[in-house]
Parts: sequence; structure tokens; C-alpha cells
Amino acid sequence: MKKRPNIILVMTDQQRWDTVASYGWRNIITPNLDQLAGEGLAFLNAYAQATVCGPSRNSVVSSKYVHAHGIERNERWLPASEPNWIEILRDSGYRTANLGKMHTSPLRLPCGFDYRLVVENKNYEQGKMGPPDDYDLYLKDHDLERPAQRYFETIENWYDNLGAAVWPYDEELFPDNYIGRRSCQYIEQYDFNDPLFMWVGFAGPHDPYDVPLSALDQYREIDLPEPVSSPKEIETKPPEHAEVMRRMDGRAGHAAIWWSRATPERIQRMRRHYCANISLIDDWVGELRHSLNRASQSENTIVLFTSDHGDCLGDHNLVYKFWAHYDSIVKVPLIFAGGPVRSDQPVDDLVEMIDIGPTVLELAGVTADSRLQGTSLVPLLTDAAASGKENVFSEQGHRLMIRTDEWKMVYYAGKPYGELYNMIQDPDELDNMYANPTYAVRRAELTTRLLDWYSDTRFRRS
Ligand SMILES: [Ca+2]
Repeated sequence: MKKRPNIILVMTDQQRWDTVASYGWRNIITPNLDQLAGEGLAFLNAYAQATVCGPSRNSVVSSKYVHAHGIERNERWLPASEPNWIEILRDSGYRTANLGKMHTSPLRLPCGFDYRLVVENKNYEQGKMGPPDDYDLYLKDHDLERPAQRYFETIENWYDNLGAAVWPYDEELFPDNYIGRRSCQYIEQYDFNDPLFMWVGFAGPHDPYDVPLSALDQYREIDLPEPVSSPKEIETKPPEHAEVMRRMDGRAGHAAIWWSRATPERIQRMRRHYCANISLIDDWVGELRHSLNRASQSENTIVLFTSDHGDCLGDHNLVYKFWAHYDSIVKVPLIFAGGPVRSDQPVDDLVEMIDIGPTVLELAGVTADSRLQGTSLVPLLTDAAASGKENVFSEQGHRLMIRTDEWKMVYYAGKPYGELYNMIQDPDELDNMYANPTYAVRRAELTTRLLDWYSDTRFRRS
């Protein structure tokens, strides 16, 4: 029997699709991701099924849309009756390991893994939100606690920083350094008698945008892109967009950002901190590959890099990800390299995060559960003539999004407003044409497609 490949899935938290230098922001420092994308294949239009952690990650693990698996918020997890392709891999003979963030609830749910090193969000609050995770226990050995909960109290003029902070402890204690180091150790200590599936979940670049000084130093002379927006934009968008920013302003707490304090310099600072965390993770992507090399497994390993959703970072006068389906939020990096994956320029085919599960199973030579709603990307990964999806979808609460090659529509259930963008002519999504009568037929056609998708994926049983 042919030796089955190891598969290493690296998932960051809240990393937008364009934060890879070779095909995104030219000034971000990501040499290892550039190399990975150069050796393999990167997707420029990979859509997350939801805009926050829990629903998005449950869609990845079950390969089902959010309304089909029903996990619509954080601190919830799939019931045992739902499919889980990690369990399928494990049952087929893979050793399955997760080091870092998964966001399961309860915290130590096996989720198909033989081994887990559980690390939650940077601002996870043990006691209040659940028991200590492995990172809390690690910090406790150093007589420390997670600092991110308290930045808003410990850092002077915190709300001027738009969430940016400098990591206050030894750099080796930074969560992503802990996760990266332990993941490399895991690879180097594993015997590889069985093929390995490893999910490395980094906690960054999720807010707070804290990062060790050595990573930040690389960005001292770098100007990152300014936010995408136009002066009157917010008036043409659903009123929720302005309302959430107004409500956060003046509120105290670890996750509040007071946008009234934003200046071009402060936004640059916020973006530099965010990117510096990505560069720190990029170093670990390189280290993971060195560890595979030291374990003599490079030739037989497929590496997959992605994230669970993005972050506006000021685009469209929004921060974070909760309130919209802009590409800054809902598109993520997706890179495959190794094994049968062709080496080619990034492709613009439309794909979805629910496609990851069927892809991994096919690469592993395992038959998929027929309940999975994603489509294997192996044809795209191996054949330049293959093509992606006609429509991709994402949802959050009462918002439903459809994207085609040319159009994106966001439907706000029960509301008289919505969003419609021509993604060819207006890729920055500034010109909302939802209420423009010229596009009424287009809007109706996209609405029908949404309804067909929603009904079909909700009730289809196989
Ligand atoms: Ca997340």
C-alpha cells in the first residue's frame, strides 16, 4: 500500500486573506508563507462560512454550512450526531494531534484528536469562561497569568492604541511562541509509524494586537496600506455598521475599540502590530517545515495554511469582524503545498472553508462521510484546467451572503436594506447598489440562488 501523507494544517485566528506578501500587502513580512505559496497553490477567493470563530470553525470541522450544523455562536460545539472528518481520519489509522487553538466547548473535547494541547484566545479568562487551558497552566509555572484581559487597565491611555500593545513578558512566553515551539517538538518526537494529521492553531493575529518587541521592530520603517473606505460610505451601508461602532465607543473593556480616537498614525500602529504577529507566526511556519525536514518527513507531508476569518482593521470604518461580510472579514488565506499539489500562480477560483475536510480526506485516501457539504479541492490542486464553484456562501445570524465571480450580495433577513457589489468593477465594496433599481433583476436572481442554497443545504439528507 502506498505510504499515506502526513498533513499539517496551520490555522491562525482572524487573519485576513491579503496578509501574504507575495500576493497581498506587499510590505508585510511573510517569507515562509511566500515560499509555501510559491511551492504550492494559493487561493485568492477562499470564503469562510461565518465571520466569527465558533460558527466558522464548526463549519470547517463538520464540513457543513452554519445553518446546517446549527452552531451560531461561540462557546458552543457540534453535537456527536454531526459529522467530523478528523474522527474519520483517526479511525482510518492517522495519528491526530491538535496543538493550539480549536475553540471547542467544552474546552477539552477530544474532537477527533488523539492528543490535544489546548490553547484558547489571548484574552481567555479561566474560571469565568471555563477551566484553565494548557497555556494558563504553562504561565502558572512562571507565576504569571494571561495579560491580555487587563491591558485596558494596565496600559495608560489604552483607548488611543486601538487595541495595540507590546507583549509584557519574556518573548518565549508569548502564546504563539508557546504553540509553535510545542508543535515543532511534537513533530520531532513523533515516530511516524502511522501518518500524522496535525492541526496547529495559532492564537494570533486576533486582538488584542499585542506582539513581542522583536517582531514589532521589523516594522519600524514600514507603511502598511491605509484602510479602504470612502467619505460618505457609511451612509450608504446598512445602519448596523455605524451603530456598532458608535456603541463600542466610550465603553470600557478588553475588547472595546474607540474609533473616535482613530487617527492615520494610530491606524498604522494598529496595523503594524497585527502584521508583526503574522510575521511571528510566519517564522513558525518556517520552523515547522524545518522540523519536518529534521524528521525526514518533508517529502511525504502536505502543508495547509489558513485562518478562520479576517479583520477589517478600519476598512469601511469598521473594526474586527462581527458586523459585515466584506472580503476583509470573510476571505481568508488558503495555501496548500506538498504531495500532489501543483506549483502554480495563485488562483482566483471561488472555494469555501467547508471544502477543507473533503480535500484532506481525499489527499489521505480516505472515503468521505456523505453528509459533508464541502467539495474536495484535489481537482483544483492537481489540474490547472479544473474550476471552482459558481457560488459561495457565508452567514452570520440574520445576514446571508452569496458571492459569484461577478457579484456579492448580503441579505439582511427582515430588513428593507442590504448590500450588493459588483466585485469586478468595485472589488473594494464601496458602491452599494442594493437599492439601485437598475440592478433589481440581478438582486432578485441572487436572492433566488440564496433561497435555493439555504433550503437545499438545510433539508438535504443523504
Ligand atoms: Ca476567530
